[in-house]
Amino acid sequence: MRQRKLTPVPSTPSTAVDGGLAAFNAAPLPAARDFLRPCVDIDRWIEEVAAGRPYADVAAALAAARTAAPDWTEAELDAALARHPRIGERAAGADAEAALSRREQSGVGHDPDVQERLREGNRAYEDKFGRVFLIRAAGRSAEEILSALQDRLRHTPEEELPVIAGQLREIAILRLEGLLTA
Ligand code: 2AL
Repeated sequence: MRQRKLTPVPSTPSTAVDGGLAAFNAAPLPAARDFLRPCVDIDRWIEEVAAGRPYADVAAALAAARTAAPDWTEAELDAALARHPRIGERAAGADAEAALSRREQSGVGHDPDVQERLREGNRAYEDKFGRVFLIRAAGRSAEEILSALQDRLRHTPEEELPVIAGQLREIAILRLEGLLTA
């Protein structure tokens, strides 16, 4: 059976959704790494998920992605966070990650009042924790995101770190599922 060619480093929106499981399974390691990086930019996770190939089906790949490199460090989280725009700030650009982010944040809407509350919440979160507020936005309304933001503002920094890791991983799994089923 002919394998579909795996798209190299995604650089345009159209490459962001190219791929598929067969292509991912068959890709040379560097191309597989490039395929995974827009999901979450953490090398240890990328290496483990790439090394687990071939996967029998998408569910098996996603199961591996859920458990790979379970212990992300604070430095790894910060590096991965740096690639996420703030909630309410539309990612500019034509690259794959910007396109994914815009789609994920589509439920946030454009209501000026909501935008202002998000700006205030983001500011309060950054003042307290020194990093961007991150949440898996796909499937969440602006009100749900604002409510989660207010809850998380009550966390200590120690309580907040595993929440960030969980949200980053949720985003990664959803992105990977999208790439593998495109
Ligand atoms: C994002 C984003 O771009 N996509 C998503 O699910 N969350 N950003 C963020 N700051 O939480």
